[in-house]
Amino acid sequence: MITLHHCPQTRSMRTLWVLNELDVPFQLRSYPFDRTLRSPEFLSLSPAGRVPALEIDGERMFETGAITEYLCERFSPERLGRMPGSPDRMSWLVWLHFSETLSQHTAALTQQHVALYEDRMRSPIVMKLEAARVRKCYGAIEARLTTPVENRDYLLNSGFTAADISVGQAVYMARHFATLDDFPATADWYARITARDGFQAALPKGDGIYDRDFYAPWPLE
Ligand SMILES: N[C@@H](CCC(=O)N[C@@H](CS)C(=O)NCC(=O)O)C(=O)O
Repeated sequence: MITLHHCPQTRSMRTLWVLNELDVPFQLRSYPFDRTLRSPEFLSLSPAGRVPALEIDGERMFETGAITEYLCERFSPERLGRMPGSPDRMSWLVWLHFSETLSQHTAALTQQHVALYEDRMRSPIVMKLEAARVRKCYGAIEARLTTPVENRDYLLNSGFTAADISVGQAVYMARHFATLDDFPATADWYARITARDGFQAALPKGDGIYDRDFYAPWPLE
């Protein structure tokens, strides 16, 4: 049995979306996004106290990119995955892991806007800088979707894969801090992939870590 240890609206949603797209049974264990992740029980699953953590084949895995690669190798080498020998293998790896470049900025913004609840702890400069870095990542996605092939439907030439799931879920989190208004191809792609049942089933059923859809940057004095 596969068990995903999950907090709604975090990177573990990426693993949940992958699992939803696969035809394999799994169970979900959800946690509040708090000190529960520092309990000895949770740290035995994920040594830095992070989600996702996955139990599979009697082993414990952490790191979203590694989990995605492993699940695709095991259960979907040709549909969600692109294995060695595939013409899209290199691009698949690049985009699957690019999600982390985007998510590191979202993590910083989540800390600024959500976790640091007293205004004196927050920095308008960090908020502005990190939101600009998110937009730089959107620019990279926009370029990928528009060149050299106009209006590519997915990140890879060969169709929807776990690379779209990885980057798409990273965009889902990042949109809380930077809109897709200036990135029309990215907005179309995002709408296309998030209409999938696998994404819809990965959305939080109750509270997540965000209590609103968008957190505006603080104006600099
Ligand atoms: N590179 C790791 C990052 C994992 C990570 O930092 N996850 C966040 C949620 S998006 C977390 O668990 N944070 C809890 C904490 O920092 O205490 C991965 O991709 O799995």
